[in-house]
Amino acid sequence: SSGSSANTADNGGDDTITIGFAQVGAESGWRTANTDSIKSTLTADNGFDLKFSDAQQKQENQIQAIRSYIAQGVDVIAFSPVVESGWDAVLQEAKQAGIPVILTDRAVDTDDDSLYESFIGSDFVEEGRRAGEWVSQNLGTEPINVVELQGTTGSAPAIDRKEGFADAIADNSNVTVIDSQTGNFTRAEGKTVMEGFLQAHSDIDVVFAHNDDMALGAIEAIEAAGKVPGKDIKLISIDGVKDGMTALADGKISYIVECNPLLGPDLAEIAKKVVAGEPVDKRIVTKDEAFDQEAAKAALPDRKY
Ligand code: GYE
Repeated sequence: SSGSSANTADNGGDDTITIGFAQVGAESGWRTANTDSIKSTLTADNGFDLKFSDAQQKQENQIQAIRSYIAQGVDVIAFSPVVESGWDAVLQEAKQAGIPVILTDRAVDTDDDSLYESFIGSDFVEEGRRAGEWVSQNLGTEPINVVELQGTTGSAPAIDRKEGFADAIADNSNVTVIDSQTGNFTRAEGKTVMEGFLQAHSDIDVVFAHNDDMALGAIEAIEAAGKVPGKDIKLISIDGVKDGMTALADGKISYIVECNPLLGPDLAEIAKKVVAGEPVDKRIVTKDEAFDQEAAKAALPDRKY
């Protein structure tokens, strides 16, 4: 079904591309928007037969899904790796089976970049840096204590956003990260971890959350503790999903660095090229904006996710 004449028996000779997509899970608003983008782009009308799986944020489930796509002999495999490391073996299996792999959203940590064709997604270090710069420039004129809600341990966005933020505040001695723990990119865990932070520290000025969902969970914890988000404790997050942008417009979050989840169109284009044997860029960086309260108010009416 790859379009080559030797391999058309499985789909009756049409040019449909069978693609297996191994998704991370459904942990956040970002992820839901990303899944919607993929499902609404990789359609039969657009020349695709999409096989989609949800790994519930477990690497072993994703590996199993990829193995099943290899066994089914799909034309191309795409996935968003839940964590960075531990992919070489299964990617070797895909390579040996002659099935090209496209990474979307998150990177893998490997020495062998022949194991994938292209990586489509945002620059997470840059996102963290922009968040850190905003904190440093707007809040760091006096000493402030930051607590950090990290994304999934070992995931590219958690590693890179932490690094970018730390980098951006390094030269400002007023800004100190006093605690940093994972909230696994979910609202529920963001809330629980924030409750712990509030019990352990009486002097929190700022929350840096690696995504909007954890910031929204933290807001619940802050309000439950009788404090006012945006006043007593300010929040900065990454993503720019509707619920996050609404909290920003309401003044509960102070700044959001966008991470664009709408990767379906780029994935469709790259998948078609890869299957046709055309050259593709090894790295495609998605463009991201950033929003303060006024920008969020202006953007919200047209926000699709
Ligand atoms: O920021 C978060 C999601 O990998 C960029 O995963 C993605 C991140 C996103 O759970 O909300």
